[in-house]
Amino acid sequence: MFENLSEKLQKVFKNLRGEGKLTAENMEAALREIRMALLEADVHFRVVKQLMENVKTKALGQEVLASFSPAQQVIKIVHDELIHILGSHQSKLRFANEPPTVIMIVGLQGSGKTTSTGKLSRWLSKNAHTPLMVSVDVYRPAARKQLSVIARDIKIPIYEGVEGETKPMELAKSARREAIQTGRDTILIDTAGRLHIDEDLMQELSELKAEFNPTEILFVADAMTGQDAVKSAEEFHKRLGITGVILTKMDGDARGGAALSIRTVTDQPLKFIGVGEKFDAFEPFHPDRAANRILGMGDVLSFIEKVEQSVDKKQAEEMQRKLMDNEFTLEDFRDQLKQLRKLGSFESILGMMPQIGALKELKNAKVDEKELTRIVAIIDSMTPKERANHMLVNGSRRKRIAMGSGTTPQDINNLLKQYTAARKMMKTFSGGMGGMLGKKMGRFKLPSLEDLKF
Ligand SMILES: Nc1nc2c(ncn2[C@@H]2O[C@H](COP(=O)(O)OP(=O)(O)O)[C@@H](O)[C@H]2O)c(=O)[nH]1
Ligand SMILES: [Mg+2]
Repeated sequence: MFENLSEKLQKVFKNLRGEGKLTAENMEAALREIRMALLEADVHFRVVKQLMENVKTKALGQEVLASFSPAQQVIKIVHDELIHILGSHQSKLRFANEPPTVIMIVGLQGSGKTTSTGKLSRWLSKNAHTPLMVSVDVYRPAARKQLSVIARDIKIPIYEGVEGETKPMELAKSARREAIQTGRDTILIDTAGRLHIDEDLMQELSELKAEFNPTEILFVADAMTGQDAVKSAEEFHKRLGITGVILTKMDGDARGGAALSIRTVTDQPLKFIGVGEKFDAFEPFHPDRAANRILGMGDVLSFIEKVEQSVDKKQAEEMQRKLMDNEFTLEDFRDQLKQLRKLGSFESILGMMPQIGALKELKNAKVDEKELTRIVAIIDSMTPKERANHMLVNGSRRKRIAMGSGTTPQDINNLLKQYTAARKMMKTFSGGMGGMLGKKMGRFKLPSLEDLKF
């Protein structure tokens, strides 16, 4: 997500870092590059224009604060403006005063409507709601079946219709009846899509809208189609009136043009993003977190939330003390890995972290379940002394440990490398970022601009 843009912007800031003061010239150059970066990320030209104007006004009009470098000031301004175009706050799903709430899922074919209907239902049921799904995509034979399969998979009720019930309106009405009878509080209507917007489809959607007065009409857009997604969102909004957007396939979109343009162009908020094919690869969209991610601060907040959910704070404090005093041993490393396992894949965690220092070295250290088990086995095969001091592990000890853990001396080497890299990384975090794993974890603030060393 946003990798390309993020990389380019960081380059701009890096160049600015060499400058002592913000002048008209270096500012001009930086602005030009930021503009290029945005255009290359396929951001809508109107959005780029607006953003650049605001950044320029703020940057040139701003009093130069002695304690900030030009790079830091520009980052701060761009950060604020990104949040501004992404939406200043998280846009939550709305619910009807009188249940059931009706949510219509609309969009072009293949954008991810059916998958998102499942994902959103699952998300709702995890958030104390009782969804009922119905597919009214009666044109493609497999479409309704697809939602039935998903429903069984995620164990969410679905109205599948009775023999002869073949019209979208009939199906949706029966689903509403069933929802009321069985006390479900939300109905998700997965509608048909076409490859292009067409009259018949719009007519059908308008009729459904008139009958059900949905609280939300969510337009599903495929992020990978960039400005095409934005254009069709705009079109759907004009014809139907949408209330929000679900942007799917963000996992495959390195540029981010659609994400950055959709709100300004349609004036409707981005409510959820799809970040993978699995049903839990779905999250509410947070503008501030996205801005942080784009600027390379990583999705620090999401990370912190996850850490807070899974890591024992006392243990984290102890860990930080050890890191600061250089007492972080292989044994601690093993315990940390076990903790990490609770957080999700190593890769997904790294993706959320700020891109600083040692992290790059860890980027390729993909640790999967099997590998994690192997690492734990290796560390278990060491003597307590070796665990306390990895420098002891020489050639012959390596062989012994490899034998004991059913691995090779090369595996031991790799592990030691990962361990030293992790140690370095954690130290950077615990020191440089205000004790992220330690005492400030409960009331974390964003890294100050001074913490960002380019
Ligand atoms: N990688 C990825 N694939 C997705 C995501 N959402 C949907 N897909 C895939 O996109 C394809 C089309 O999805 P589908 O829900 O059938 O689209 P529909 O025609 O709009 O109902 C399927 O292969 C999905 O697995 C996502 O967030 N990430
Ligand atoms: Mg579908």
